[in-house]
Amino acid sequence: MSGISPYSLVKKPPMILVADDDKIIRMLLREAMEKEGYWVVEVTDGKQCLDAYETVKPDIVLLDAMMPVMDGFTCCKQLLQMAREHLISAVTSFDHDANLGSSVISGLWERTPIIMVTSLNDAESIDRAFEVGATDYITKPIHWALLRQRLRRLLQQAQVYKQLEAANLALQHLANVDGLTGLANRRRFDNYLNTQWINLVQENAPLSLILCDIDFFKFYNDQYGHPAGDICLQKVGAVLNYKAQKHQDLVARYGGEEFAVIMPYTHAAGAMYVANTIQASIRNLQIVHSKSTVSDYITLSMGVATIIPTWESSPSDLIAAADKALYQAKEAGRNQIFQ
Ligand code: GH3
Ligand code: MG
Ligand code: MG
Ligand code: MG
Repeated sequence: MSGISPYSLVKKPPMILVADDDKIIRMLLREAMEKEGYWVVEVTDGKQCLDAYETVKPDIVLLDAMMPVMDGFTCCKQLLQMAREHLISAVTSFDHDANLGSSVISGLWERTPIIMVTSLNDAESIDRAFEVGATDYITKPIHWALLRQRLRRLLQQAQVYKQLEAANLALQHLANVDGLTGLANRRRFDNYLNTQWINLVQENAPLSLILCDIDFFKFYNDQYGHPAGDICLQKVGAVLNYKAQKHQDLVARYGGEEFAVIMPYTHAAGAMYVANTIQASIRNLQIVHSKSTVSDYITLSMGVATIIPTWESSPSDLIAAADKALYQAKEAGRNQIFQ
């Protein structure tokens, strides 16, 4: 067998974490794994395996059953518990991340396979290994061809899962992000508003919404052309995104030249403050708009509304209130904020 790894220099070889208290077995496993082109990290008990798992991030764990300090069964159970906790934190961080689908899928699919490699070959031990979540079971003395093929198969599967995850990530992005501005799109806006609504009803906390509409934008397109209009939308979107700074704020492209800022846990005064800073920053952009009758530059009209969500009311009440305020801002001459 040549010593050349089948993995190219650019692609990281699979990492195998070997936990076994028997030095000879570890040596033989290392030799066999390295022949396959894998990287190997060795530990000598279950406790060390748990510690190494976090830092090594192995693609596969080979776990002996009988080891001092912590046996393989206990270690296997705890490894899975760790994976579950990671999954839960991925799900609960969803609201700030349009990629929930992907986190969930990676949490479920990409969990590192654990193969028990042990001299125990009684039915009880085999049952126990699978009950604590082992992916596979191989008895000692090790049948090397069998181990080699099972590892290859598991690594291939992991590769497929990764590709599916990448495809899923791309889909989630397309479904939730506006292509022109990179902001959340209307669909994401609706979902986010609904989720926040439910959270805030339970917490009896306020929710604010700012609706912004570019003034005389039709004239801007007519005067400078549609591509220039697109660039203007990108710049305005970037300012909004920068100004809505709180962790839970969500800036969305609500419609053609309309933007929305959802601000959970924000009172009316706080929302008004943000709207004012947005207005000032848009003014500072100084995007020349010679056809505007309110300014030499691009301006926004804004409607701000705040509500304490209840089960009796709904997100559409908040949108209607902000929309009404926006209408009043337009009626009052544009480049204004109404609440
Ligand atoms: P008002 O001050 O009353 O808001 O006037 P307005 O001209 O901004 O409003 P109106 O609704 O009449 O026009 C909105 C314009 O926004 C018309 C439309 O062509 C333009 N628009 C919508 N989406 C896009 C886009 O993606 N790119 C560009 N360049 N223009 C867009
Ligand atoms: Mg042992
Ligand atoms: Mg409009
Ligand atoms: Mg407009």
